[in-house]
Amino acid sequence: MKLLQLNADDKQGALQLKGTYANDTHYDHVVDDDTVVLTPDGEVLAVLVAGVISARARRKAYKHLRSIYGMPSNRATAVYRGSSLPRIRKRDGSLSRTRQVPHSILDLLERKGVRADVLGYLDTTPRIRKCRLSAWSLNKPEVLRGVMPFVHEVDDVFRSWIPDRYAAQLAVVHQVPGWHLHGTAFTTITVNKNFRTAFHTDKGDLKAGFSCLATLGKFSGGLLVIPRYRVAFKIRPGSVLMMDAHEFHGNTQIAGERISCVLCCRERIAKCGGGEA
Ligand SMILES: O=C(O)CCC(=O)C(=O)O
Repeated sequence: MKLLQLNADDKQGALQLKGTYANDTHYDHVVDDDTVVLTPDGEVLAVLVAGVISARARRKAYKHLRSIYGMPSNRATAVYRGSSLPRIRKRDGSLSRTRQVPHSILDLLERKGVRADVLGYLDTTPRIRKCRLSAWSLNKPEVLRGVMPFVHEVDDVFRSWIPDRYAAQLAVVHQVPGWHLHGTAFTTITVNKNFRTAFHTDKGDLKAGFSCLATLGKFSGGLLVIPRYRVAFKIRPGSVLMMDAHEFHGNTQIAGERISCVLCCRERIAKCGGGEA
């Protein structure tokens, strides 16, 4: 395992890039094999472990995930700057922005082969006030079942490499036996197909935890860039990237078919109570 101590730290610059695409002017380092990456303050920003997910688990997950049919309809920042609908009327009569993406943009993305959806459990939002299993998991239970060997392998990597953050997640999911992916520290998986995310932060996942990313498919590009620290990660199929997804991150251009899975624990899942989902 290598150690990469980063020197750059431009929080304001990263914020200004929100909703725009990553390119090679945004990073100085490319991490593509076993590496612990530290911020200039010495905090662990990310750990990449290469070649740890079995071909068998990947094959099975791919078989189920390649048929993903959802769209990133509520991920306006990750789609691109300015692509949200001004929807909700505020008290002063003005319209506030939402995370909803207009149909015209979704149609365009659909034609380009972009898909995105969620498997597993969702906590409450201001608009949907109940905890629930995602619609995709309900409609296609065989998909969630089929990815579980893959999820367990990612979970093993997370437990081995970042035990303190793993323990923090486990403590949360153990409070809610009916609302997490059994035998793991995860509640939820975001799945993307050929989705070049614009710079965004992940909202609603446990701050004390870490997000775990893994990919499937045959592709080039799609580096995951964290502009604040000028670092990019190449997440090959079989590798796992564990990272602080509360930092702005986004992808470079993708060629081929790239499926990415982001496994996390939703912060507010503990409020869902101990009952069965
Ligand atoms: O596909 C990736 O590398 C990143 C995905 C991501 O950041 C997201 O879905 O929030």
